[in-house]
Amino acid sequence: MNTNQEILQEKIRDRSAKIVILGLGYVGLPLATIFAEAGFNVIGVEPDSRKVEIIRREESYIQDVPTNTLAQLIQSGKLRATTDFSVLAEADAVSICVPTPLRKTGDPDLSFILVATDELAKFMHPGIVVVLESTTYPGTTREILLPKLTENSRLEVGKDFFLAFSPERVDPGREDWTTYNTPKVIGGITPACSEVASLWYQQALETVVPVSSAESAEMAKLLENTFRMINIGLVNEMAIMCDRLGLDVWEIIDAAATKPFGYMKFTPGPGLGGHCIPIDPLYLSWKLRALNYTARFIDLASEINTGMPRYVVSKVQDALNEQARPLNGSRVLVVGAAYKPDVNDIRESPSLDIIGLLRQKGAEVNYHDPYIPRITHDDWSLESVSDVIESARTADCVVIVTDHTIYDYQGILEQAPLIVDTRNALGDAGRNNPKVVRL
Ligand code: SAJ
Repeated sequence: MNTNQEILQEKIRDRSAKIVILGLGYVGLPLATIFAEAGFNVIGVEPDSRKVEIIRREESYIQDVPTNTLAQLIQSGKLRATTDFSVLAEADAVSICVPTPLRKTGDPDLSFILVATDELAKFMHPGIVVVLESTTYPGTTREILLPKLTENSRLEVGKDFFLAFSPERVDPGREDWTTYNTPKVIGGITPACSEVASLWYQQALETVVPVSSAESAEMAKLLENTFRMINIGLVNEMAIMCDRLGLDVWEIIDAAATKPFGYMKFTPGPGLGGHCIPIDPLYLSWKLRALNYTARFIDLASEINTGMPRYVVSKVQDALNEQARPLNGSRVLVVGAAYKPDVNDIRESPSLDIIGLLRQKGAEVNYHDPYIPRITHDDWSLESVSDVIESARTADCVVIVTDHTIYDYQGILEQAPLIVDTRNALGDAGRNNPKVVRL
């Protein structure tokens, strides 16, 4: 008599296993696509009916999934989208790819994971494998998902069903490292869980890296992103220290980066944006606080990074002051608002804090960003100006916050009376230039 594991593994190998992906965002839609391309029948469950409608029109809203690829998979019947969780009744393999933001209090917001898990719990059956991909604190899979998936089903994990964690490593827009070729860490609640989940993902991904437990996989992701957050915090503090010392932090970082081993280049900036790096490490520090431990590196780096917008505004104030101009009443143009170059994502972007602080101090603030036509935040709302060069000419000070590659920096340098360059976007043209202030 074949065991549940043997039956499920055979379905995975012969592609008869039915796959359900919960959440069709920047992680879920590429994952659904790649499993469908591997020959599985995949159903994506997306609560946002607008996204489901777009997919049903055979269009992609995720830059990493070309519309023609998606259309072919839909036409072949390999991939479809729905808002209806009841398709889980026929699932053999489920991947949960939902957001894990922070609450206003700074605590983890697991609400999306809880909704997905509660829905899945209604349809649990022997011979199903479940993988959580959403970044979260160590223990979530075992402490939150496992009880919910077994409380009514009486199924035994590692025997009747299989549960694992596998951190997403999607960097939207990146073409060198994709969902297919980025190594994928997978850790199960039991060894059999790791084995089944790894076999599933090996059918579609180039490299799967099994680890000993779900907690190891959860923690590996947090190490990856905490590493970035802390190193960015380090160079941001280096920028502040170099300023006090009258040194050029950009020259110093470039010099350090010539070291061919034992060093990795990070650059200072106006703060830390995006929905990964500023958020994920705080899941870890929150968990450790509950264990009466203070993750000092994370707290310190977060303090430095979140202090950068205010530091940038002080540089603007000082630069205008040099011209006997108060910030209050001055026209300030923020160039670039997205959280990093060449993306249309403004989540957690430092530009939001910088604009808010400038407005609080009485500046007349405009912004330009070709990817962000409008910003509504806190108690203010702005539309991007249309002509960045003309707006730079008529401003009292320009602040380069996001160094999109599309900009004519030479034109901005020629027209702007004063520039605070937080990204070294002007390069050598901004070095030792009397009208340019750099971090
Ligand atoms: N930043 C700096 N200085 C740096 C690098 C980044 O100030 O040296 C700022 C950026 O401007 C941005 C924020 O930090 O505001 C985050 O930048 P990021 O390059 O880490 O971009 P993300 O948030 O898109 O990070 C993603 C992450 N991918 C996943 O979590 C799956 C991260 O792990 C990747 O390393 C990163 O992309 C990448 O390498 O592009």
